[in-house]
Amino acid sequence: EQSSAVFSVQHMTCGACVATITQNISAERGVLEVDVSLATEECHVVFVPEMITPAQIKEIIDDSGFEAELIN
Ligand code: 9UX
Repeated sequence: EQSSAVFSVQHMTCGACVATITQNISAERGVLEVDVSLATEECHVVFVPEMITPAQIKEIIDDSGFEAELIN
């Protein structure tokens, strides 16, 4: 079983920001896919809901130095 979540992400300004967020989320157990877009300022994540929650994913983005909001 899998779920997906979309976050808006503020303060990304270069490709290294995208790489940092992608790596930090991808490192978590239960994360299946991560797609971070600088152009749309969004982060799409596919995950196993028994293993990780959208709130935890938001914290990872915030702790990486950005500001995420769950939008979908
Ligand atoms: Mo680029 Mo992002 O120099 O935090 S890594 S702005």
